[in-house]
Order: sequence, then structure tokens, then C-alpha cells
Amino acid sequence: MNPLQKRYVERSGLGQIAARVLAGARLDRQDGLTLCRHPDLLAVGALANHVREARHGNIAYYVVNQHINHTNVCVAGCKFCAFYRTARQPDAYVLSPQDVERRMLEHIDQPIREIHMVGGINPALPFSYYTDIIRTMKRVRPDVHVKAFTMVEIAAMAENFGMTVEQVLLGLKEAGLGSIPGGGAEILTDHAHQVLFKGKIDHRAWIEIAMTAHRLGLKSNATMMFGHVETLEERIDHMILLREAQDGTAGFMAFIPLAFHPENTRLAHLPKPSAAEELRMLAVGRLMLDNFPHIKAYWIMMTPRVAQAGLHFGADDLDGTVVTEEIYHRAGSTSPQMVSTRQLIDLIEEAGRVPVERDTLYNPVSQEIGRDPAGRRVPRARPPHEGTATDLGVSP
Ligand code: V47
Repeated sequence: MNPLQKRYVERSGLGQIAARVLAGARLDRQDGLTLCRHPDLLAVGALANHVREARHGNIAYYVVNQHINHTNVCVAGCKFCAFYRTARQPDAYVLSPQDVERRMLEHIDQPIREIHMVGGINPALPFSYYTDIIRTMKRVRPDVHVKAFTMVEIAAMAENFGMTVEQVLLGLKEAGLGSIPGGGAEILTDHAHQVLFKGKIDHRAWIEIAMTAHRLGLKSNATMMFGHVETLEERIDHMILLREAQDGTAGFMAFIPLAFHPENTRLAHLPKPSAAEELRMLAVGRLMLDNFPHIKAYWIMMTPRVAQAGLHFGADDLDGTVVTEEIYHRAGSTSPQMVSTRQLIDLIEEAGRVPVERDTLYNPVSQEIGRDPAGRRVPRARPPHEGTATDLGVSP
């Protein structure tokens, strides 16, 4: 942090927290709350940006991926969800392995490295459905990384099929599962669980399954859905719980704050969190989760331009290219369904960052990295131009 920025942060009243951050010391619950309540968002952001740059320099990662939601049938009945249907509703669906294959073939000409798949808790599906889907994906694209099924879906499989969590995870891994997405965490407290999603596992089970997956060699992410019934204290407790689990396993790759989208949910009366709040949660996540390597700005939720700003508020990762996302679009997301690789690169470069394509496990995709005359890492191969980041249908 340069002296000017340091003075600015100190003058904002964050001097003590800044001193701890600069000394590499861990922030506590009270620090987290101070960061959540602090009136100067830019000072919070500057501190998070310092940590982000100390860890990742000027790099911003992106991944070329495809999202598939295999079923919207769900028995959990979460109040925040606009995506789920009961099995009898006319627009309920289950994708067969052949449907999944068709969706993948529609984009087979694109260099997709990751399939991200999550869906509802649908007790009508046998275990072989999940393994067949993964095997289909690996047949269609042998090199693709399958990141699929949340801790909640894994818990439901264990319960429905009389298996242990280990057996479920090992069965999925044997079929080709590569890692686990961060969904289903919501807010990891008893209060949020009781009010919002009591049809699903609680935070103890979510953390236990994540740690079991990590011990079996499956990395995962962790989300935090905020801006509904939770308090600021619950957000910080959520982060501290994740941080403690990470101390134990080091299996989390990225933290992904997700602002609640109320439209078409049973909480439609609630206001949507502001862009400023989204940026703040990236920053607080970066500062509190000192053992999480990556903070992800998920543009489909945030809109591309707020996610772009997030690259200066702690985020080092802009996810992803995404095809046919349904969970947030049902809940009122106005983001486009897809951005091209070129548009993602433009978004990152417009923010003054250096784009680096990654695989799911955050290995840089090496043939795309070169060095500029000043020795900075830059992508070598550039996809053809298909419009600029400002052509995304979202006003700057
Ligand atoms: O678990 C559902 C959230 C999650 C709404 O791991 C909502 O790389 C806001 O987990 N408003 C699913 N949020 C998405 C998810 C995810 C997304 C991007 C990347 C990764 C990753 C994981 O979305 C759910 C829930 O927490 N969610 N409905 C809503 N109305």
C-alpha cells in the first residue's frame, strides 16, 4: 500500500485494522463488523485491494465454463429460491444424460474447460443418474473439469440412497467428478437456517461434508448469500466458520459472496442489496478470509460492470462465460446469459488488470500467458473480437 493510500485508510478511522492487515495478523469478529459498518467503503476497498495485490499482483483470473442446471424439481422449499418447482408443476424439468450431452454439443466449438452443474433436491433420481451424467460429460469432452453438486445435494444423496457421505463422494469422484461448487451454504447460522432453509442441512453438516470432501481430495468453493434475513453478525460468523474449516483442510479455493435477488421468491418484498454492498462483501471476504486464496466476483449475479469494479475491491477472479444460467435469472437477474471470452478479457483489461485464463483448480492455462516488455504476465493468444465489454447490454 503506498503512503498516500495508507494515510487515507488511517484517516478514515481504520488505522488499527490496517496495522493488523499490514502485519499479516488475523482479523477478529469485531474487526469484521467494523468493516461491515464503516462509512467509508473506499477505505475498506483500498485495504482489501492491498491484500489482493499482495497475493495476486495485477492478475485477474477467468474461466471458460458452461453452467447446466440438471433439474429444477426440489423438495427443500427454501424461501429465497425462485428456481425450484414441485414435481407436479408444468414447468418442472429433469435433464436426461442425453439432454446434457445435447447442451454440451451446442457449444462444442468453444474451448470450455469447466462444467458447473447444480440442481434441486429431487428424490426421484437414483444415484446412477448422477454418475451417468458425469460419465456423459467426460465422454463428450474428456478433458473437461466437472464441478458439480453442492454439499446439500451430496447430503441428500447420502440420505436417499442409504450411503455415507464418503461413499457418495467416492462414487461421484470415480465417475469423474473433479470438484464441488460453493452453493447451498447460504448463511451458516442456526437463525438463517430456521427462517430460510430448514428443509436443508444446517451449517454443521455443510461444513462437515465440505471438510470430508477436502480430505478425499475434492477441492470446493464456498458461497455466502447475503441481504435477506441475516444480521451483519451472521455474515461475519459465516466467514469465521469457513476460515476455521479452511485452517483444518485448506480445501476451499474461492469465496463467492452472492447478493440476494428477491424477485419471484417468497421474500419478494425485501429490497435487493446495493452494488456498494456487493463490493463491500467482496472486500470484507478478502480481509476476513485470510486463508482463502481466491475471491470470486460472479458477474451473472453482480452484473458485469459491478463485478469489474470488484477487481479493485478484493476480487481476483471473474467467473466465467456461463451458458443458460437459471437460478438468478428466475430471481430477477438482468445480466446477460453469456459473455464471450473476448468480452471477459476486455472487462478485465478495462479494469487495468492482466487477464489470466485458469482451469477450475486455478492453474493458469499456460499457452495463453506471455510477458510484456516490462516483464508483466499477459495473455498471448487473443480470441477474435466480438464486441466490447460495454456491449453487454448493461449500462456503464
Ligand atoms: O446455493 C439461490 C444462491 C447458489 C438465489 O462454486 C441465490 O464456483 C441470490 O453456488 N438470490 C447457487 N442467490 C450458485 C452457486 C455458485 C455460483 C457461482 C459460482 C459458484 C462456484 C457457485 O445461489 C445457491 C444459493 O446460495 N441463490 N437463489 C437468489 N434468489
